[in-house]
Amino acid sequence: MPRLRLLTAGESHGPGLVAILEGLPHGLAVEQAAIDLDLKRRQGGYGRGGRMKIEKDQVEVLSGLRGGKTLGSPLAMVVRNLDFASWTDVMDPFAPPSGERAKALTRPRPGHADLAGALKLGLHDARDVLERSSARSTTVRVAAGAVCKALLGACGAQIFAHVTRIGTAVAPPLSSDLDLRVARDRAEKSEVRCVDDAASAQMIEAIKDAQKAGDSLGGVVEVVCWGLVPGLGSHVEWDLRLDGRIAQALMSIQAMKGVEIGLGFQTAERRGSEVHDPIFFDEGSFFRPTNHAGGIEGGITNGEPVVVRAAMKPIPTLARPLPSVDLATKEPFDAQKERTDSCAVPAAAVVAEAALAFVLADALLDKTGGDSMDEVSRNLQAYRDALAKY
Ligand code: EPS
Repeated sequence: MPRLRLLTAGESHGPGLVAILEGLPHGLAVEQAAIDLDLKRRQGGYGRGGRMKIEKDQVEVLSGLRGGKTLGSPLAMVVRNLDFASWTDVMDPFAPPSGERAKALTRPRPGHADLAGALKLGLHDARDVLERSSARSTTVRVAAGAVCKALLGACGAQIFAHVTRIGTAVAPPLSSDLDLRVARDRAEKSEVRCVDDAASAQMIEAIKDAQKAGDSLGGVVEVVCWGLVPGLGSHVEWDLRLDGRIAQALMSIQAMKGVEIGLGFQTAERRGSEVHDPIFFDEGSFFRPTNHAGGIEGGITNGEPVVVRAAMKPIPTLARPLPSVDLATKEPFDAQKERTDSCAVPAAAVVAEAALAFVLADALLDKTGGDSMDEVSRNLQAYRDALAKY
């Protein structure tokens, strides 16, 4: 059963963002630098707009850690919005909004939550909706993900995300003989978090072209986690199946429109003999020459790397907007220019990495149990020993 719980709070231009991560074992080593590094990675990437020049995301831990180790109590983390200083006239938690920016936002952006949220809440001002629906909230999902990555790391698993497509610019699939650590380092050096140099250059050109046209671009991110034991997740019930839980976690990231595991949609085009990964046994363990399943069979990890992709739509805030209708007057409105990111796919890769890390860390704890990291490690080792004797 799920053990980790993550609750997030915060508005895009409010005082700050909050995450409470509950269910961690006692004694997990967590470094502030590791969390801040992931926050920085999420802020980067070619195609980010002006807001990222204002923010310098850094974590502040309020509870759950002492001397760099978890206490087993809820871990509360805060990331301040530096932009709040310029938004106090509108976003102060107590003072009524005043000034030019307090005017109702009546012009919903197609593709954003503006219209659907305003209808849902009966508002003629989209501000209360867009402040929370904003992808700014992914900041604290990444902070929580960094902690989950520390847990995975302590249990021998590594995770990394890279960009495989931006618009029509596509990277070749990761070659099976490429060491995943090398792939990770290459993605880290690319401005668009892409492992392939030539594709990186094409992606940057594609973003430049979209920017010139006042447009935005989406893409595809892939997350790979290796070093996991087989047997995480469950085949017994729909809400415990690991693939289903992963899909929910990734699909809930702002702007995601599709999630695939392993070969994903391609499995529909191929015959069974070209999809399923043959099983072999050598030197005391099972192995598979291919990983079309993306490391999950029947809702359970099979010991191969977990490979997950998510497709992100282009950001809805456009420098040259689409037709829309004013919420108050019901009149069509003219184009208005807004500050925006033209492409946030490289940033979304970091968020996807955090989302997958959360689900996998949770599945790992479900398997091992344990109140402390000592107990988690002991139980994991006992399971590994049993597998070795299988
Ligand atoms: C966002 C709009 C932009 C983005 C923001 C998400 O912010 P602003 O309206 O302040 O320019 O930069 O993303 C972040 C702040 C972030 O940290 O990722 C939106 O409309 O969702």
